Amino acid sequence: SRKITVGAAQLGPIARTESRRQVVARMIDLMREAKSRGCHYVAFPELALTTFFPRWYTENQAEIDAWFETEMPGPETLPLFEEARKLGIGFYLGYAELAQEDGVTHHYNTSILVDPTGTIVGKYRKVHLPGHREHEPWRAFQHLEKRYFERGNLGFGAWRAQAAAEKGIFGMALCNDRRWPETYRVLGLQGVEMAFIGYNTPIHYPPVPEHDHLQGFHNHLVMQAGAYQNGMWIVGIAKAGKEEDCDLLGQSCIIAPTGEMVAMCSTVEDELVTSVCDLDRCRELKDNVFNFGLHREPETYRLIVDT
Ligand code: CDT
Repeated sequence: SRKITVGAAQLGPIARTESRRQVVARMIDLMREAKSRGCHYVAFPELALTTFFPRWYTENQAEIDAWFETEMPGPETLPLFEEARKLGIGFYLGYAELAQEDGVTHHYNTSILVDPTGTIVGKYRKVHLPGHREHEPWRAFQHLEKRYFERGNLGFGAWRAQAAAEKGIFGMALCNDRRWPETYRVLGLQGVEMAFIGYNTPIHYPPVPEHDHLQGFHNHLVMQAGAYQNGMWIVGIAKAGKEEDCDLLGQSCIIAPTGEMVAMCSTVEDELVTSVCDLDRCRELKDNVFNFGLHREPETYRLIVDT
């Protein structure tokens, strides 16, 4: 067996006025708790360093850019990396990334995987950006990810990283990505054994409020199906609770490759849940019912990629 202990470090609401330094201090507390419970990795939510700013419309680019990180680690996030290195714990972190590529500025909704030596080993930029581009005043709050971010340009990667004594294959996704089966399949095709998925999910969905009561159900439905159909562990990490008058879903969880829920948060505050995850259990699925080489029929799936 290849057992790795993992923590889902849910964050409660982050106030608009809360500084990076304050949030990082909360994360360090959770990281220390994770270490004390034997974790090799601890995972934080999407856009973990700030409030979920796409809920506000602004045309002031400087105001928008203030939510973004220009370096990782930067002066305010360095303590998180230093603590990880000191404790010997890896982590997954979501943040807004302001990148310079070929002299052009880009805005991405990004996550990184940091190994237990404090080294960034993987980067992912969110592909499925939900919401809308223009101001829609009829909504109780905005969801302007399509305005403030560009679609990620790195695809869905897979990284071999130290996991306890041996290496594991890790993947990343962000929030709305988890609703799309293609996300998990592209990770599964690369042999991913554990995927980290941070999220900020408002309970109220303005275009179809009839679904508000289903947010928790849909959250788990998609991640449990993705885990099972691809034989991988999934760690789903929420930013939860009432954040600036917007209720965000909690229920951060760790899901086994069988699709079973093995740990789940029960508050909408800063909370850590952990589980011992045997990466070899992925084989129960990957070698059998979801043995892709034996049973998958990609020739008949062309419509999926051609349209
Ligand atoms: N952050 C994020 O992707 N949230 C979306 C909200 C629903 S679509 C407006 C989600 O899929 O949870």
